[in-house]
Amino acid sequence: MPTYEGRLDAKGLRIAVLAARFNETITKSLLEGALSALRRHGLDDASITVAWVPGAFELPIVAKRLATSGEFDAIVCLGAVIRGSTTHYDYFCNQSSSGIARVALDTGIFVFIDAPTTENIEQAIE
Ligand code: INI
Repeated sequence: MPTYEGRLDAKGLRIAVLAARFNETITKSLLEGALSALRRHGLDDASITVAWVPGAFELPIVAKRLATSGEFDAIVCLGAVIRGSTTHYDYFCNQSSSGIARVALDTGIFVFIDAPTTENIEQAIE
């Protein structure tokens, strides 16, 4: 019976981690958590590339560039979209998440997203 199952072993993989500078206090913590998780699953630092982008809107653009480079097995996208008092949130949430999903579907490279979308900074910290 063919059965497919993931392994919690990242040894030998080449991973890119993208982090948005916008709301950097939040994304810095996300980056620390992501790096810690990758290391705990067997990756050494030489196998991890970190790239900063201006904001969540740019995550899919850079993810696509990296996904098509042939240099990475998976890409992790980190951002934080906080509503505040403007309508920016509505545009950036959808554009960012649907763009990231499209990169994964179009390229076949695993693209993960951890980008809390919250009403305010307190929720993002939580
Ligand atoms: N970028 C974010 O990552 N989070 C936000 O909450 C946000 N808001 O609310 O404006 C945000 N805007 C910047 C955007 O992602 C682009 O970097 C910018 O518009 C330049 O293209």
